[in-house]
Amino acid sequence: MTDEMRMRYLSRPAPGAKVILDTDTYNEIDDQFALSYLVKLDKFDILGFTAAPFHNDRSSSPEDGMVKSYDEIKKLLAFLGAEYPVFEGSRTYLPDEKTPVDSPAARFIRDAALSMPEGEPLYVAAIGAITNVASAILLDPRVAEKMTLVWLGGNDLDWPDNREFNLFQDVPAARVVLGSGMPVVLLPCMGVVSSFISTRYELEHFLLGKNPLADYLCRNTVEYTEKRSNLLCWGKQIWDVTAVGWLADPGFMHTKLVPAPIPEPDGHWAFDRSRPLIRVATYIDRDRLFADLVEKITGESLRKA
Ligand SMILES: [Ca+2]
Repeated sequence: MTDEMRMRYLSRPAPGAKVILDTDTYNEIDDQFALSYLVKLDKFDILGFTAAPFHNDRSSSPEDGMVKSYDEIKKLLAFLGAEYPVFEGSRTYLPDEKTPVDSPAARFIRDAALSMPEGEPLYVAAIGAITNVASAILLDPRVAEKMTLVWLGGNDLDWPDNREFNLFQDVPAARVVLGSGMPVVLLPCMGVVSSFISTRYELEHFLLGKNPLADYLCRNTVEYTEKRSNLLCWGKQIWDVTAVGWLADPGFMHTKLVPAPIPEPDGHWAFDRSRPLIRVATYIDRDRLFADLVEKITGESLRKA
C-alpha cells in the first residue's frame, strides 16, 4: 500500500462508506450504545454485524460469549426497528498466529473487504477481541489492503501494562492484525478512552422515558454498575462508543500517527519504528461525543439554546 493510500484510509470516512461492526455485545453495557449509535447516525452503508467471542463473568466460555452477543445484537436491532445481516463469529480465540478460526463472521468480513472497489476501504469498527478480523486476514491476506480497522483494543502506549480485556483475550489475533500492514485507527482503553464516562444521574436525566431503546440502555448500565461499585458517585466508561465516534466525526478526538506497536504476550507493547503507520487516539472530547450520542438515541439536542 502506498503512503498516500494509507493516509487516505486513515482519514475521515465519506458519508455512505461501507461499515461492519464486530462486537462482543453482551460482555458489558457499552457495545449496546455503540451499535445503537451507529444505526441511529444514519450516515453509513451498514453491511452487517458480526458477533465476537468473549469470556468474563457474563459468559461460560468464548463460544457462549459469542452466542450471547449474537442474541444481544438481534435484541438491539428489534429495539431499533432495523434489519441488517448478523453473523456468528469465532467460537474460540486463535490457536496461533497462522491458523484462522473459520466462521460466518470471518468469511463475511473477508468477502466484504475483497469486493470493495480499488482504493475505497471497507471500515470495520471492532469493539471486542479481534479474532474475527484476524481470521479474515488469515483466510486471505489481501484483506489487509482492502479495509480500515477502527479497533478499541489495548491500553495507551505509555500505560504501565497492556493487559486490556479486548486485546489480552486473543494476543495472537492482535499480533496478526497489527502486523498485517492494515490501516488501523486504534482506541486505547486505559489512559485515553477511559475518560469517556457517564454517571447514573446523567444517564437517567437524559435517557429515561425518551424511548424503549434509551430506557434499555440506561437501565442496563445502571443495573450493571450498581452491582460492581460500592460508591454512590460511580462513573461508568461507555468505552465502545468511541470507535463509532471516530467514524461519526474524527473531530471528537485527538490522534497521532505512530508505527504499528507490537502486542507482546507478556502484557506490554513493543515498538519497531520500521512498521507501517497507524492512527492512535490520544484524547476524547467527552462532552461533544456524549452530546452527539444522546442526540442520536433520543432525538433531543443537548446544546444550549
Ligand atoms: Ca465491547
